[in-house]
Amino acid sequence: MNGEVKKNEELGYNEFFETNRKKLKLENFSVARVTAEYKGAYKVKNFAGEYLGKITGKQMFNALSREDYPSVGDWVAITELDAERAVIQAVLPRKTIIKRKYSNKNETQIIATNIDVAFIVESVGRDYNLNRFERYFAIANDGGVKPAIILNKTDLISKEELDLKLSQINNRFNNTDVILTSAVTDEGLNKLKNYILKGKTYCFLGSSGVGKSSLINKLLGQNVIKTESISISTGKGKHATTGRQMYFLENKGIVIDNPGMREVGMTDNSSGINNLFDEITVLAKKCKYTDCTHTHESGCEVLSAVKSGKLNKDKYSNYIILKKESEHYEMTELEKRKKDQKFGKFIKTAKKELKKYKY
Ligand SMILES: Nc1nc2c(ncn2[C@@H]2O[C@H](COP(=O)(O)OP(=O)(O)OP(=O)(O)O)[C@@H](O)[C@H]2O)c(=O)[nH]1
Ligand SMILES: [Mg+2]
Ligand SMILES: [Zn+2]
Repeated sequence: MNGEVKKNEELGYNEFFETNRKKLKLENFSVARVTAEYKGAYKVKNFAGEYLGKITGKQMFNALSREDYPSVGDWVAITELDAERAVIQAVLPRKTIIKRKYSNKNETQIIATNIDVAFIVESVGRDYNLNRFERYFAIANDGGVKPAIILNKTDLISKEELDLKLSQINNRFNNTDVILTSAVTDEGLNKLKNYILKGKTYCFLGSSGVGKSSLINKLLGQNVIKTESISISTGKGKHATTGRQMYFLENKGIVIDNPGMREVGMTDNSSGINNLFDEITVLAKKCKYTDCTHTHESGCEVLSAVKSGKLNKDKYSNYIILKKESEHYEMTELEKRKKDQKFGKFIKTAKKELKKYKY
């Protein structure tokens, strides 16, 4: 890496991006990182400064889908117009990507790119849910991102209750790092700070109100981000954070705050799920039938592991649910319509049958 671009390392730039920049013959442009996204414009930053970036008309024309547009976390090639404005010429290939599929649209939404670790944040209160952790893990896994758990608001429960929750988490996810935090008492904040390494990028994911922005404010050492008190806010399901934004910490770690997610749907790629449940994938190889669905078949190794207690029952049922969801996304629109029609027919016949019996 040459002198100039090397100065971007603190913002997360590395050989991966530099190699691709050369491959794409973008050496004549500067590079910058997308730190925020607005309607039709982006905030981009490099060692030299911060710019309001717009994409070129040509690029807009070339973009086939939302995924071709810059996202928070991307490295882009730019031309500086002046000290405050730049034109985005191209998006460099992404090292990792966190995305999700809308359940009702055929579109994928990019949450963030070039992430090293995804912090999956839950609070100990009503929000606490082991299955939800697994959903987020599948999304992270799918994009090549390592997940880690943050369990926040530890100040709200007793030491005993917290120990119980921690052992539940460790039992279910024995390979995942867990950080217990409180943005009120500052418990675990040093641990969190030490976890975050120089030049690496971390994104905070989780439901609204779990304390993502509060934790980032604590890491920044000041209240930069507006947070929302749920009890005071009148609107139901109100989100304090509405946009994605990247922040740079004093120790040179990089964090991205995200709005809370209402639903965590599965993407169309089931490889994330298979990796996540590799324990089940290994068992499945020994099933009697190669197309075994592990739900009712005889000679199913997965089912017998559940029966013998070798495989956690909750983990198994969440696997089946996530798998079904992801298969649903994989179906083409035509297949979905056919399936719905079939279901409609089924209901009609069932109703007719019932009428016969004068129900
Ligand atoms: N008791 C307690 N309250 C907390 C803690 N962390 C955050 N809160 C409160 O929880 C509420 C929501 O916090 P936010 O930081 O806005 O939550 P968020 O995850 O960023 O929410 P969205 O931006 O809507 O996704 C605020 O009233 C915070 O003061 C904590 O550790 N303990
Ligand atoms: Mg927030
Ligand atoms: Zn099976």
